[in-house]
Amino acid sequence: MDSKMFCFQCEQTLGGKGCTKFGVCGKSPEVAGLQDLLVHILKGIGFYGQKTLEQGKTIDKCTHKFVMDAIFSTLTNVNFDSERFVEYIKEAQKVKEELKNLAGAIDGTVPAIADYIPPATKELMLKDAENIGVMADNDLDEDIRSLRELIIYGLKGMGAYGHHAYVLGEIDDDVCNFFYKALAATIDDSLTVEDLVGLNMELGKANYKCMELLDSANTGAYGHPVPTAVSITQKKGPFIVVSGHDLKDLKELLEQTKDKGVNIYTHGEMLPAHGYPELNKYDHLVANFGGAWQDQQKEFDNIPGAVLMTTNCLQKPRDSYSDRIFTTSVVGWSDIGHIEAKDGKKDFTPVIEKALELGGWQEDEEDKKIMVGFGHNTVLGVADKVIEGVKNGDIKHFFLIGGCDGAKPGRNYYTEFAENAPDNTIILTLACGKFRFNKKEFGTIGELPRLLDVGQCNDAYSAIKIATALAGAFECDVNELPLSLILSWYEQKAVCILLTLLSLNIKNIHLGPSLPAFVSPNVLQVLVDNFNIKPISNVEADLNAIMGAETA
Ligand code: SF4
Ligand code: SF3
Repeated sequence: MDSKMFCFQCEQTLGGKGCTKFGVCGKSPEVAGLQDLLVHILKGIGFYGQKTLEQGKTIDKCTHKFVMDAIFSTLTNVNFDSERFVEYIKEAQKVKEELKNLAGAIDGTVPAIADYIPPATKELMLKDAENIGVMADNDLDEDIRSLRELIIYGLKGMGAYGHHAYVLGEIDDDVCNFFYKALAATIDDSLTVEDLVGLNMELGKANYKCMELLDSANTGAYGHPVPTAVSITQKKGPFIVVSGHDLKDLKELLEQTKDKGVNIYTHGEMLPAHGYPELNKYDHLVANFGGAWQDQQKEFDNIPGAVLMTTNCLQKPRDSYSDRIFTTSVVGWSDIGHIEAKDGKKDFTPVIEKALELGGWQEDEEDKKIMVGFGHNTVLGVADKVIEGVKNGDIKHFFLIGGCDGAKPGRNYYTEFAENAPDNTIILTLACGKFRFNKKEFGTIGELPRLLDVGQCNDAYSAIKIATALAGAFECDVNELPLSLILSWYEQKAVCILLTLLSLNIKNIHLGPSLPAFVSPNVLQVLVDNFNIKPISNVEADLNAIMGAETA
């Protein structure tokens, strides 16, 4: 095969098949190879970790954290820095050796992958990487490959959520132990298609617990989100734009900029932060800036302020702002300023100094606001009004229009869907796909806004809680509620959330803008047969089918 790399983990993969020369996301063959090698060693960590657990021994939290961070670093648009991957690979090998010692004598055969030893230099690592990766075994059954990759991508998403929870002090052994079991399963040739489908469902359940943990970490640290009007316009003065999903980074930066005359703006998935009382209490958290991640190169171009990327989605920084964008934690791009924690603390001084040096915007723009803060606590706090609205016919249907945004055409479907949703319907939204329509006017039903921003992608947990509470109130199954899920996916967080929804037996999901390249036709058929999952078609047809079924 004339390919320098192979990656098909995200929605924008080249030609809907796979990136083989260079990632559409900007991932180089070098970084792709090193990421493949890291995942290869993580599978060995899974094997020895699982053996350790089977013997009733425990694995320490530092190891759990490493596994989550390492797999998170390979998620789309997180880390593009080859040197960081060389370090991760070396560390992964050490972790594997420790687990091997802990596991002791192994009953049965040890897969060759588990005992792979990476070479010492990047050049030699890249040589080895030529013979591993998704397509290394040409003879592998395509359904087995598909289900193994589904597990790996689901774990990447769960690794991200587990990371956010543990930085706030929440870590759960059951959730963490599942990483070893699932990683080990991807190199177990005795597992059948059925076994692997079952494991993917287990992954969905583990991720539900992980998102629940993160919800409790976020709300425990910063309070339950409350309805909050957020400015979306520029304010005069120096500023820092904070992007990604990590609320703790935002909180630390807010503390460190308290009396510095620097405004803080949220960007992308950080928007819901304004709804948390313990974050919104800072007067210098002034506004939300820009749209979803794929617009960043245009929006950050020559920006007179600093930018901090706390997680995905990072794009290749243009020269016009490469001196003022910073990464932290698992995020990386070579030659870009990086803030690492020392003794558990991060020092954002370089970001703050850059913001002061650049001076910021010269004028205030005319103020405009949007609403956020409709997490499960808020929505369920007005559950009686919602239930009454449904019973008296004021609310005909609920749509959850959520998920990732992306650059590929076809995503206007979600804007059009929201615009065309009848006036007697409520739209719940979450994740970065909402930027396509969250600045539009949708009006209210009674006192209830028609558009309710539930939060980040991980707040899918909140949406599930709302749906199950409504199902409880109406004494029916979630699938019998007047609720439709219209989901967009891009990267692997969406994969683990989809697995969670399926593991909860949530059916009839409309998924787009295209179906994952790594899902084989037979695996897709299993999803269609068991869950009636369907690709989006066109807005009119989909809306008619949903609302028609409703009135039938
Ligand atoms: Fe291609 Fe997506 Fe992989 Fe990047 S993450 S290399 S765009 S499939
Ligand atoms: Fe968005 Fe990257 Fe997925 Fe958290 S920020 S949802 S795409």
